[in-house]
Amino acid sequence: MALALHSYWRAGAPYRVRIGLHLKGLPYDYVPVNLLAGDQHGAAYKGLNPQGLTPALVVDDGLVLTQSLAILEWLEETHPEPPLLPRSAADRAVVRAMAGIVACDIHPLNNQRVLKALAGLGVDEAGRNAWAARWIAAGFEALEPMIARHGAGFAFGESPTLADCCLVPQVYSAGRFGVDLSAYPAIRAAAERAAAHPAFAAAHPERQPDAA
Ligand SMILES: N[C@@H](CCC(=O)N[C@@H](CS)C(=O)NCC(=O)O)C(=O)O
Repeated sequence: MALALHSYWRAGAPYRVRIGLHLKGLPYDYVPVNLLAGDQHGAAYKGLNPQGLTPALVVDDGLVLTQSLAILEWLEETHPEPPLLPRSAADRAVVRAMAGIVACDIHPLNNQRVLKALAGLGVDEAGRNAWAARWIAAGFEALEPMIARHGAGFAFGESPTLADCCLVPQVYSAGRFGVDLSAYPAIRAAAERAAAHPAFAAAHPERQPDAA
């Protein structure tokens, strides 16, 4: 199976998918989409993803998958080993809730297009950073007790799950926005544990071919 991931090195949503691909041990071609140059709005990319958002994963030159959580779930269903979701329905719901806090409640409020829209409304850089930091902190406040309760090295249990695929890019982004992580020891511990894992290391923004 040939896989091509359309990605931008520093963006959180493609970073999630890179982690998933590396955890599953699946090789892929890396296709850079320069979000600063506006490649995501061009006809070529919009032909793949009409939303004009990264990532897009092209499978065997035919199937085009978008939305990072949908892609990760597809990976899990088509390549069950190693599992990114725990066995019981209850545990799966917890992992999906952790992933959802990041992907549905934190990240959409501070991705590039939202920050650009704020700039268009006259919000200066300090204001935009404070906005992003506020919503990251709101999500991390909820994630911290969940990870403290369910984590055992990784965010849920002793091995990486969908929750770590989402958490690690969000912690990276928190660093860019200057969020103080000292109030979140469980989040920090899970992110540090993941950083030591080869799949997470390979997916790191600075290891990507388009890293500036
Ligand atoms: N919910 C989408 C979010 C995708 C998204 O916001 N992608 C960002 C990068 S993290 C993007 O391509 N932004 C381009 C822009 O805002 O113009 C997903 O999980 O895939």
